[in-house]
Amino acid sequence: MKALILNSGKGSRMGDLTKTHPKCMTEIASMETIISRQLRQVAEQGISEVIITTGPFEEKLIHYVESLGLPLSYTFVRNPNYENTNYIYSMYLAKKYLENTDILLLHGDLVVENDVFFSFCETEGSLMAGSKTKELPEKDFKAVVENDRIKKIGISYFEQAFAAQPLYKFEKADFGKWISAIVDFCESEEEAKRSLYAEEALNTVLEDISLHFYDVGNKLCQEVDNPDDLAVVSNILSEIKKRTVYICFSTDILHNGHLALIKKAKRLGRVIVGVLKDEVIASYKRYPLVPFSERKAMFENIAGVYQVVEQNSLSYKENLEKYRPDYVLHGDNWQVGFQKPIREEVCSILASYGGKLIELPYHKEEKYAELEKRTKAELSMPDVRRGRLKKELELKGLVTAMEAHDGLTGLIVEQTKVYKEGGAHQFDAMWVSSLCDSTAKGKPDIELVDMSSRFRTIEDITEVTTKPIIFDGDTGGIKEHFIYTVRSLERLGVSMVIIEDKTGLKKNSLFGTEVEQTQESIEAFSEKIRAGKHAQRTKDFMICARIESLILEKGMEDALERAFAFRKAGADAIMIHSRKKDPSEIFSFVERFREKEKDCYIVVVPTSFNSVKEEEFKRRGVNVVIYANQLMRATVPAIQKAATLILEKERAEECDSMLMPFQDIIRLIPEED
Ligand code: SPV
Ligand code: MG
Repeated sequence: MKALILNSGKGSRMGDLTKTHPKCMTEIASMETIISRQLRQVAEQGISEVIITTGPFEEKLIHYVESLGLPLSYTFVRNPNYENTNYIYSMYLAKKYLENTDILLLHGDLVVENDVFFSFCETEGSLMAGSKTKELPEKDFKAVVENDRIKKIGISYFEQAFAAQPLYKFEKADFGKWISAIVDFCESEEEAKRSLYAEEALNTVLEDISLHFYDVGNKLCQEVDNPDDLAVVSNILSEIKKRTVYICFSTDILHNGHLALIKKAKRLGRVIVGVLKDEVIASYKRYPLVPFSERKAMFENIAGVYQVVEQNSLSYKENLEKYRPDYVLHGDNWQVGFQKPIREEVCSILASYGGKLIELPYHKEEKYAELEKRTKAELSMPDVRRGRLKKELELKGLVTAMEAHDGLTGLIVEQTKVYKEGGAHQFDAMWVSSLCDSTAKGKPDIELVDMSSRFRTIEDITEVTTKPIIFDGDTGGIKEHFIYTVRSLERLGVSMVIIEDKTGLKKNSLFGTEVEQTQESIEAFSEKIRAGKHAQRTKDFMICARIESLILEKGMEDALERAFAFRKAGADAIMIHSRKKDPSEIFSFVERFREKEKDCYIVVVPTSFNSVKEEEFKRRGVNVVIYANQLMRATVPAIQKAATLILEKERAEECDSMLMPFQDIIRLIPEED
């Protein structure tokens, strides 16, 4: 597409303002003239060739236009007879540069706001701009519109007409028809035809052209004919300059798609970028590779971004109320899915003060999906994964871990999300339980499944997931073995090992005092912790000491004494366990431990005291909540029922209704390439 700008007129109605330069060089804002604005818009639209017809002060205009340094190539076409002809004749003179191309045509005195200009250019078909809401002008152009098609353009049509502006976009075949008509007019015997409006020629071919009316509504798209117009236009422009556009980003990889979005936002006003905090991104997407402070700096360094602010939740409410942007820009993908309520809230807040939502078509491009895949792969790498638990603890204060005992349960923990109250929730980490790992192998939870096999389970999980892992290390074995376990776990990318203060044949704590269990001495267990911390090679790996005093009914004082001692021995976290439904002993432990220990992480496994909500644990000072066995316990009755039903019915049909179609299961499993 080429741009054609008509600048042969004298602009005599401007008075003194056009005494020394053509009208298009009139200043409309600081550092901006009518033509500099038009040319900047044309260049930004990606048009590279511009034909400018000239008349008075031609040399001045050429010099000025070239001094703007825009990435445009110009052809200047002089209308020597500008005193006696109209622009129909200028177009006639320029015709050889206008062949076989789509054309964007503007009168040289037209000022258009960015939003209108770019949307106009991006709308399909041949178009003329105008307004269905603005008053019909007495003397200026009006377009007669029927079924969205323009039938006539001129100053004397008032019936079925709308105010029209000399901003056109023509597909090449259509423009060719207009030019042919112009040639007929200008080469006619009647000289008067050269001083008619070019629209007179256009009217003769409008039957053959689908010229559509592009409604600009109340937005700025106006010619500057006299000093009054100039004052109006300058005022509107200074208002427009103050407009703000809000756009929120969660990305940690900046690509062309984001830059294109920012470019679009810049056209609408000053761009305020909202950057989502790390914990918000982690809650609905994945843990960001690049932390908030760096992502903020990344946007601050993009030319044309006016302000970068933090967005503390998926909801835009706080920032919309604070910054009251004129526009919010977003992809149209949030019209459905979990973001729908967020969008609805944005719409209602914008409506309350007259802001506007602009939605752009969302394209899921392959290359960007590939980038996201690579990010995920990065997150699954041992070094990155290992350090994430600590980061999440720092970020959120409380993290949740769900049990996983194989690749499939790992995937379920990885992928399960719920959307509620405008937010998203997912598990932060995975718990590789000794109970469930043993149960999956049909074995009792007595440290019978050896470490090699336990490590294999970890690998099955890490191969297909990215979330951090907390490993149930049982008693940790003898100290001399534990130090090897610590290093192996670090290599596997595990973030935390929990070892319990028991010795001898360990049985699962849920048996309580029904089975004979011996608690390790404080000294020996502290020694094991010290050895583990000493053996550890990476800074992020954590050792958690699990205290069985409450399970074994040794009392609160014993539990606390141990907790303080194990912390002193170097434990990064303390897990306090209880078999009671009533959470009060857990609460009182947490309260008393926290009084003295502000920084040590506290872990709970609320299998029995399962009425307590995460928020309450957090409030009381707990840092990790482990859902230790629910997935396994959900599986067993389901598969037992299916097996029984098939045996009873001697066929599988009856159990179909309780089965998930395999296609759905397959969808859980991403294919790697
Ligand atoms: C496990 O899940 O293996 C545990 C937690 O150790 S509990 O079963 O509650 O003892
Ligand atoms: Mg266990």
